[in-house]
Amino acid sequence: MKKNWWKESIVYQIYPRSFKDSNKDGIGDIPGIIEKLDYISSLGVDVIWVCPVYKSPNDDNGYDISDYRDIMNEFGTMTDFDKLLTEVHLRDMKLVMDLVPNHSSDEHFWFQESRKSKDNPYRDYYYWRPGYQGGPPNNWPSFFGGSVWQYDEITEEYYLHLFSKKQPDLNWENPKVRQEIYDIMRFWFDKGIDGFRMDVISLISKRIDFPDADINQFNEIITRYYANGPRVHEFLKEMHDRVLCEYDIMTVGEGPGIDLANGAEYVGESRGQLNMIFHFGHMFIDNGPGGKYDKIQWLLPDFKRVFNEWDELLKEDGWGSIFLGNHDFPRIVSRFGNDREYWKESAKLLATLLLSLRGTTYTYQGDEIGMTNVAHLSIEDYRDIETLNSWKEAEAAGRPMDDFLKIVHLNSRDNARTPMQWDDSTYGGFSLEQPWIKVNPNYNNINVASQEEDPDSILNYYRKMIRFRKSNPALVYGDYKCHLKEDPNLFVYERWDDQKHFLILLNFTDHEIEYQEEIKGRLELKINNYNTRNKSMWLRPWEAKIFEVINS
Ligand code: TEU
Ligand code: CA
Repeated sequence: MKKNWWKESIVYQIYPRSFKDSNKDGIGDIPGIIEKLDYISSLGVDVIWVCPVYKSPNDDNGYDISDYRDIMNEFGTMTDFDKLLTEVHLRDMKLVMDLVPNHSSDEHFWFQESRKSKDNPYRDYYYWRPGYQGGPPNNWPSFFGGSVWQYDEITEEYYLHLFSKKQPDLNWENPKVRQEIYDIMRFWFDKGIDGFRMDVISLISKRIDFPDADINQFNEIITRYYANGPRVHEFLKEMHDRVLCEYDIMTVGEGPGIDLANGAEYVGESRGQLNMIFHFGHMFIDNGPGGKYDKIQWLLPDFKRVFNEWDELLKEDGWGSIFLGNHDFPRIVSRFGNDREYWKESAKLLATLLLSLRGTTYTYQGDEIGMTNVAHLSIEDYRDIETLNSWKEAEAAGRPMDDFLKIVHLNSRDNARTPMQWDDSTYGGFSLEQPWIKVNPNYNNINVASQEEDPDSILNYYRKMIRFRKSNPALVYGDYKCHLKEDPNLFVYERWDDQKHFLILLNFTDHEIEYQEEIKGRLELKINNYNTRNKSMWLRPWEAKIFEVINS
């Protein structure tokens, strides 16, 4: 396995709007991030990934970009950004930005031009199609509800938007569009940024014959019509050969529809495309046939299978990304742990998992202090366009709204977007003014300041686990073998290289369990998420142990 800095990196993801407000407008900003760089560096992370900070009308919080070479007003100025980059580098960390190449804002100059006339030079920057029998060109549904087609009166045609109608899809078939994106990438690389996380990269090539979907299961529609289109690898290879190959940077592509059948095609090293991808195998594990608003109980054997199969797929050629949540998903301790009786233990167990699997690991802001889901009593307190649109659709469909609110509590993307909880002052130390989205009321108990003081806190456990991973390359590059694959309670695996050998035991339940397999060699307890360490094979509720196996 070839070594690379980005394979060894621990990435910390920032959602700038919710991280730290420096100027009392209730919105997180770049100077706020700068204020907290010492904190981030104290975690031991190597790379910071910031969600989009470009000029944007914020229909989808920055994932709708109106100028790719400028900074969002609320977040600061280009001078602030340049300072951020310098300060990150001064602390020996790297900065990765979010690239949103699949769509722009409808307020982008390209789109403003494009809609003017059918012969405008920018017309083909987007997908414009005539209607069909008085309606949209086809029956495709949008990620954010409704049709993917929006009628525009000026030219009496429809444009494609897989996300909100303020996020028109860029036409990647047009070489000029591709060149524009490559120029933008170069603009940021030449400033010295260290890589891109690429938003919905799997969607840049789609079925442009636009056939009607003959199924209604949304995830199925994504894979069949929207994702992994016929030219996606041609485009990525071109992007790599024209731009990426010239810089020492990292890339991680995100995408619906990326799965075990096609994942290796994106990241195989010989293929010269991306370094890593985020797949959603475990992110959709609790979705029923009706999608994310149709919740089912997730099962540990399925969860383990996702990690096992991806590790197997990429172990020879490629590299994995290990993450349990981000700004689009519920809080990890609420979803995969027990945020009530075993909040602290289960948050630490998840940290143990994140930091002991093979692949580059990503921690989302707030997970390092065990931030939890929020349950606002009214839909009025939600902000996410996806949640709000689903709410309207559910109302229109006559669904019982009390029940729907409960699903919103479980699944809204706003769970991950409540302000970072810095201390127990009003608004959790995020801002001195009312934030754009309410702080989780548990900020009194869950915050950075109190955990700084507590040697047994989740925060200090993250630091310890990060140090442990960094001092043991076996946890980065070493082999991986899962035991008891079908066991519904325990996640057990070994990691080893020619220097060291580890056995990791994770109890994903509320009760005690004894691990009964025989292990050759002497076991030395290295990491334990309970402060009353116990080196027996008994695991307390949500207990995590890492043993070093000696003389095996
Ligand atoms: O998300 C892509 C994506 O697939 C999401 O729609 C995901 O399925 C959903 O959020 C799960 O609830 C990316 C960004 O991460 C997201 O924040 C953006 O809204 C989206 O792209 C559009 O740019
Ligand atoms: Ca601000």
